[in-house]
Amino acid sequence: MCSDTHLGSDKLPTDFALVGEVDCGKTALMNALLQNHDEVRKTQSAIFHGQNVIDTPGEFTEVHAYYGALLSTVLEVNTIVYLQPANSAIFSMPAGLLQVYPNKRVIGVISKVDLPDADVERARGILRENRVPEPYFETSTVTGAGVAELRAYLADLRKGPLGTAPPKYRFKAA
Ligand SMILES: Nc1nc2c(ncn2[C@@H]2O[C@H](COP(=O)(O)OP(=O)(O)OP(=O)(O)O)[C@@H](O)[C@H]2O)c(=O)[nH]1
Ligand SMILES: [Mg+2]
Repeated sequence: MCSDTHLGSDKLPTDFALVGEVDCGKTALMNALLQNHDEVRKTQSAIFHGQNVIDTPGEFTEVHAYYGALLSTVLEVNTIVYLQPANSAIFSMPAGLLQVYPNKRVIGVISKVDLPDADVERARGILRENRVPEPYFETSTVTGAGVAELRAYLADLRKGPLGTAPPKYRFKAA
């Protein structure tokens, strides 16, 4: 259950997979990160952009029968980018599924922050409760907010060791 679009990996040499509930904005964010203008349609399978930049269908995180597909899809990437839509009150995966592979980075993105019913503080709380490490990126593909920052962060990751954020993004001690 996968396909390869051969697109855009040169624009983002980091390997990563976007995961999160149906309609949370993974494909729209992938297009924005890769700076393409592809039409956003429902994702039916894992989509490989070049070698290891991967868009996944929301069902991979929401439907028990697809957890195996999710785990095998993210096996080859170092970084999992989890999208928490700003207007959602639920975390779409079972607790711990994101942490099955202890040697992978998990990055939290709060998507759709432009929506009128966005509640960014609630989304931050949901990510924290589910052990997604900070910092969190707040994005909108409608306004473009946060996209360049996330792209720069992902591009920087390949310079650092696994499990650490690039220095400029680490939180200062209080
Ligand atoms: N307001 C707003 N709408 C967005 C944003 N990102 C995506 N959308 C819209 O939300 C809908 C779903 O976006 P997708 O990118 O297809 O969501 P997805 O997570 O890839 O969904 P699946 O492929 O079904 O898992 C589309 O109508 C998008 O245009 C955003 O930042 N703000
Ligand atoms: Mg999609």
